[in-house]
Amino acid sequence: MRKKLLSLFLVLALVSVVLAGCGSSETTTTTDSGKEAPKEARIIRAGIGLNDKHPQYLALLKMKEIVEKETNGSIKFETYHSSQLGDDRGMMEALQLGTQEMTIPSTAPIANFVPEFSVFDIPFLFPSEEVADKVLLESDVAKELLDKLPAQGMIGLAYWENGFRDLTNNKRAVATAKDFKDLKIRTMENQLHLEAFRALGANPTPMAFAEVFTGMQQGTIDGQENPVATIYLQKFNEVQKYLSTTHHVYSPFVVLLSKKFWDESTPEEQQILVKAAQEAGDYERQLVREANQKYLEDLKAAGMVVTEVTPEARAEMKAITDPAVEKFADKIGKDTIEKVKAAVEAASK
Ligand code: KDG
Repeated sequence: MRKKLLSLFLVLALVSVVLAGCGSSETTTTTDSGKEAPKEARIIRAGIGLNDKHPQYLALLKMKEIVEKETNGSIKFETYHSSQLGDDRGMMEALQLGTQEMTIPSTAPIANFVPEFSVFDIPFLFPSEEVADKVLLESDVAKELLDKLPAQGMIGLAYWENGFRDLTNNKRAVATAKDFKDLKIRTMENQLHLEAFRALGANPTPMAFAEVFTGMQQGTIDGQENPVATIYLQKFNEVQKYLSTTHHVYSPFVVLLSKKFWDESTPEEQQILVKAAQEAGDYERQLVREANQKYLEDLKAAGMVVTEVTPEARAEMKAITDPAVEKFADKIGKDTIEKVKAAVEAASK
């Protein structure tokens, strides 16, 4: 009996030592800042449509750095560029399902989920980047629009900048509204954009960003419209001859997070995510503005025929597209349009 008890005691002691051993050998991941990372870091899979050369991706890496450091690695990023995780609509749907955590589309495709966001895609709304900053970063209405996203399963963390969109095509130099005639133009998936280009006499077609280069190369479309940084960094000049500085829409980006991930985050983590998105946003705006300036000269040097569109020609284009905006006023919300126009006016003073 004594022997049995002794061997039972020895066995129990052995088991507890083994168990204690296992606990201590658990791998401790460390963050980039070398601090011991908490056991189970939660992963943000962040996908964008643009490539890894674009300021949007560089700012996403900046946000990754800030969040991983500030959360001591309780949140880690996996970043995907060039539509590796799908197109803007697909990635937003993945955020709603919680199968992806972050994406940064332009406001135009977001309008398919929250129609009021089309207010920022009203042609010729913003006279300058400075006015856009004041409205997007300081106005109540811009905040109110972000507050409409949780109902769609997404959280709007911050506004970043895509920029003033310019037209490229392979048919002719476009200097005035009449030059748009019958041009087959790719647009983002947004009804207001489609209607505005139809009003200008073009033949617009919505298409996912990842298909644009091939569409132009094969001639299924004559052209597209994006800020100069995108035209240059996505090498659109290799398949496009003409660029016109139409500046027809100022395109903001919105840093979107899945509401599921947000609700599972602590208040401290939520605060860090918002602050990091805003900080990286300032960095992104600085980069993209430098890029838009520099790359226009590089595109000219690369042989693109650049047409500087005059303020008069832009005013003519605005007069032609304004009725298209009227058609969408109810969908966007007259109240929202008035508030944004008032904010633009106040910021322009
Ligand atoms: O990463 C953002 C892109 O997906 C998209 O928003 C870029 O402006 C864009 C376009 O024309 O699709």
